[in-house]
Amino acid sequence: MQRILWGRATSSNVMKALWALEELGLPYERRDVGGKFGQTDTPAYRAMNPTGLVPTLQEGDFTLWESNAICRYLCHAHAPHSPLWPQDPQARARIDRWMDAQQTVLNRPMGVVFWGLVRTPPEKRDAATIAQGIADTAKAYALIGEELTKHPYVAGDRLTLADIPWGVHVHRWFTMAFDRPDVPGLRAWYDRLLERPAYRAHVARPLE
Ligand SMILES: N[C@@H](CCC(=O)N[C@@H](CS)C(=O)NCC(=O)O)C(=O)O
Repeated sequence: MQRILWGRATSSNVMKALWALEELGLPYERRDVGGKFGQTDTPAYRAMNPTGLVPTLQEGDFTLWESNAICRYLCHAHAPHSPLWPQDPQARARIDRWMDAQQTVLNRPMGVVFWGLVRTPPEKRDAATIAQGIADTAKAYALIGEELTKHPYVAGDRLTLADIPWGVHVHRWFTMAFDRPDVPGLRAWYDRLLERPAYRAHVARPLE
């Protein structure tokens, strides 16, 4: 069965799926769509993913969109015993909780900072909005920072799916040029992620 991940490699949500695929050692092919590559408004793509966003996972006739759902599916379907998403219901629920919180708590302010500092030319930047985004993002990171001062990864002693959605953004946080508020526990965790070949290959790349 051919496995295809649709989505440009510069997308944080595509990075989550790439990182999970590599950690699980699953073979796949990635196809560039979205952003400057376009092709996400074609009937064929919309039939796979009606949101017109990336990523989309395709495995034969099966297609799936929503990056966090893709990470969970890959574990459930292809690596049910992987410690990335343990079967114990409470351990799993704590991981899912952090994955959801990335989407609901981190995503919006982090998007303001990333788009403001990386994808907006200096003369068009709104300094006050970016400053508020930085403060709100630091508050969001403090939630996982609290955990990371107790154990090395977001949900415990080893890497799990809880690290992936937050980890793709923390590279951006430490790579963008601005006066970063200190969040205890965060830098040591980022350094730990940088030791992983999958993270270095797919996440820790120049910002664009
Ligand atoms: N909640 C969705 C959000 C997907 C999303 O917003 N993707 C962005 C890239 S990070 C996108 O498709 N942007 C338009 C494009 O790349 O053409 C997910 O987690 O997969």
